[in-house]
Amino acid sequence: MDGASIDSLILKLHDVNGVKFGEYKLKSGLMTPIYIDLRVLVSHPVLMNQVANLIYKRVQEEGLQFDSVCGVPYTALPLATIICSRHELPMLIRRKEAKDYGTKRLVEGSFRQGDTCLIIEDTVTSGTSILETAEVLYKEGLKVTDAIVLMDREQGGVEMLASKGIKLHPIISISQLLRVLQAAERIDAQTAQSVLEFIRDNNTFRPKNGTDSPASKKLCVEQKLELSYSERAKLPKTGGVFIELHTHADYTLAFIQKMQALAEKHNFLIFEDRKFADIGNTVKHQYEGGLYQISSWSHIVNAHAVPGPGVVKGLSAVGKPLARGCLLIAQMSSQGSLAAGEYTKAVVQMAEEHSDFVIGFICGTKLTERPEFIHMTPGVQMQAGGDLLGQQYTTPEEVVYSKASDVIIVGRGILAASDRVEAAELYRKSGWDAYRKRVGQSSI
Ligand code: S5P
Repeated sequence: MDGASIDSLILKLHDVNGVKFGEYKLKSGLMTPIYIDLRVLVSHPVLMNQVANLIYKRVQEEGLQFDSVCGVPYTALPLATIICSRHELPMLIRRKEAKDYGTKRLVEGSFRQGDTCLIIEDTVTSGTSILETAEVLYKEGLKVTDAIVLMDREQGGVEMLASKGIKLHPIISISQLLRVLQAAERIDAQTAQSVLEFIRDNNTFRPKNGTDSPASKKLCVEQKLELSYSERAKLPKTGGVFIELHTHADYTLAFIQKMQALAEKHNFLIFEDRKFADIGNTVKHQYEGGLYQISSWSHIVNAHAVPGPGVVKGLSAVGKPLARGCLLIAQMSSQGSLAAGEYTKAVVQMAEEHSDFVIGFICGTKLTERPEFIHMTPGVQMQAGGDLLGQQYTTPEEVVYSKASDVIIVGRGILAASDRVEAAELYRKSGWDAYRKRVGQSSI
């Protein structure tokens, strides 16, 4: 899903008071420093359509299979209606109270026993509202395997529903919401921090045999705010170590051998920044043949998406059998880059359609919530600025904390330093500190 459209949606939700900061009481009676009230959506049809589109896009991305759709009453009801009407999907309505005349049905609409119903919800805290709706559907003989929610408060809903056999797919997480609002200067760092702390201290999910020790509680929340790198590395596609050496093909064969030996010894990956950008057949030869035989030693390569999906298919034909991965260049750090807007969106879609070989993006900002994709950002130096040829620099803090990218790519910031080892360590620490700040851990 496109990060830019989510970011703009977050700002619009804030504009219409769908997200408020202060002291508010939740349904559970708990006081909260952030209040999400998407009931206002009905007064903003453009926003309403945008949300409905995002939900449906997620349904497609996940490839969900179902026979009907049910919105949790009341806020998600009109959302479900829009989606079902636009895409001609059968809908069910869950009554909150059984009427005391006529059929006494709790679920309106036609269905067969054993049908699967997809649940749609606007906001999830503990997950109980979704579960209540699912239980009514179960009583009628329906199955519920998946639910989609626009806003996840990250207070245990995903885990609670998972423990009941329902996979929840959140579109916006509270940590992402805070990041975007803070970057747009809608809220200050202190507000963002106090909300994160509230979320951390108010996890509603207690696993059956779980303990309540502060350490285990903290760990649980940190993993929920955002999957850690090690968690993400366990996903089928990423795997392994993120440390890499970024090269351009300007070396001797002896150098390649030395680099391979070092990569093996120190367990890092080699990323050849080759930027393939030709038709499938040509890139296939460039990748596997020629003087450098890049595919034989480079674990990761990158490519421009401008030729269309053929470039990925050509590279994949060579790289996939060798368990290699490819990054697609979705945005560039250079001034006036044409890789922006609709182009970037199309690149993300191309990556999603070839996720068996594409492992992530070269980009300036996080573009998708799918944790298996890596975001790598070049144009990084300790001071923002640029060079005389259009390169633009942002800081590790900006890239990893504000833009939520995963990896910084640093060239001259290290290569032009008098002590390269010291400079590399400085960038490593700065990126890591920004990451810890992002996931709400204190710096060490
Ligand atoms: O958009 C981009 C994409 C890349 S891969 N902007 C970039 O600068 N790069 C590469 O990152 C560029 O080719 C160079 O190797 C590195 C940045 O180097 P620096 O010296 O400007 O940090």
